[in-house]
Amino acid sequence: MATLDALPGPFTFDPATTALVVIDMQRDFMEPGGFGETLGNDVAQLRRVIAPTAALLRACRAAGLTIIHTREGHLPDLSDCPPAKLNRGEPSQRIGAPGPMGRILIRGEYGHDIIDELAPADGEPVIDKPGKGAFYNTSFGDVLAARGIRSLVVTGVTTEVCVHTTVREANDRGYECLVLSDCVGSYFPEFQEAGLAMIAAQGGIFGWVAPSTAFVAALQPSLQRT
Ligand code: C5J
Repeated sequence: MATLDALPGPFTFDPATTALVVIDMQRDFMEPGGFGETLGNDVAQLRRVIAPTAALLRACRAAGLTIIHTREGHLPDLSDCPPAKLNRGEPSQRIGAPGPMGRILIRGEYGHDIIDELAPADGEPVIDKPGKGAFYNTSFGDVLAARGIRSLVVTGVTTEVCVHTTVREANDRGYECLVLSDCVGSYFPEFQEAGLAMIAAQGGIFGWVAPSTAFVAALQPSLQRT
């Protein structure tokens, strides 16, 4: 077992039953010129998570931790996209419309894929999800169960949307979730701050929060054994 200082208190985990989850680090959200930027968002708010997440991935791969990536997106015929999600916003900027990096949030398009800096390594599962949460209409729960995972270390974008939805879904299913504060990002600084505060409030109502350096330091004994 390993322990680190976190909010609201120490987080204890067994690396053998812990997975790093990297949520939706996709070009359409993260890249200058992508869909997120065309909506008027400042992608620099998300891009600051790239360097710490790349360092975290290196440490987790060296420690042999389970690593799982997710991508938000839909089938080309949009049959998995409910009208309530599809018919939002300007028609030219809806899911499936042509975007700067291909059809917006459509599987197989360049913009839908994960940025090069955080590309999945061979053997790391990539969960394609039609919703904000990683569990809804995916194999995520089965992948975790097959590997005996009980704790999730959660990173990715955006803090208040797909990260929060996934953590809430996981918490309800009995997983212990640690959110790494420097490896999750929001286009909105006020949502970043509130999103992190909400995880750890009320004695950790959804989970724990800590910087990635604290988690990597707690992994060091695992690294020394490899
Ligand atoms: C959003 C996400 N923000 N990955 N998706 O629409 O958080």
